Amino acid sequence: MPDLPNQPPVPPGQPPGAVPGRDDADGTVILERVPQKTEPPRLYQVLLLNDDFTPMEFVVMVLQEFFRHDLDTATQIMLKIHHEGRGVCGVFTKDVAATKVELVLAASRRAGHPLQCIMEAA
Ligand code: TYC
Repeated sequence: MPDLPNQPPVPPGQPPGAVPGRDDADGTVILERVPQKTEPPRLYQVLLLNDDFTPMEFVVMVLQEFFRHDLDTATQIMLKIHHEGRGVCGVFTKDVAATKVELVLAASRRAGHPLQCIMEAA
């Protein structure tokens, strides 16, 4: 495992988080553990926006194929977007959310629909 930027390098043969301690009188080296400071990744909502032209069936297909919703859930989310203007398809890490947006936009344009798909910090 590579050394982390805010942690001292891990000497060979010692566990991560161990820092060289003091030498006891008998030569025993005491290692002190430094708590790891990894933050959980930020999460992003992927949303679909309503428009007047994209067929409802296409939106339901998108929610099933790209966001793995079942037919009932996909239909409910599509109707919520239709009535309220926007709706959450799922919550992902940044790279996954960005990839979903690109895939949905590409499929929509290929099918000739103006469907808009965006991501927002959750
Ligand atoms: N409003 C569209 C229609 O009446 C359906 C639709 C729903 C479009 C959700 C986009 O994100 C959307 N055909």
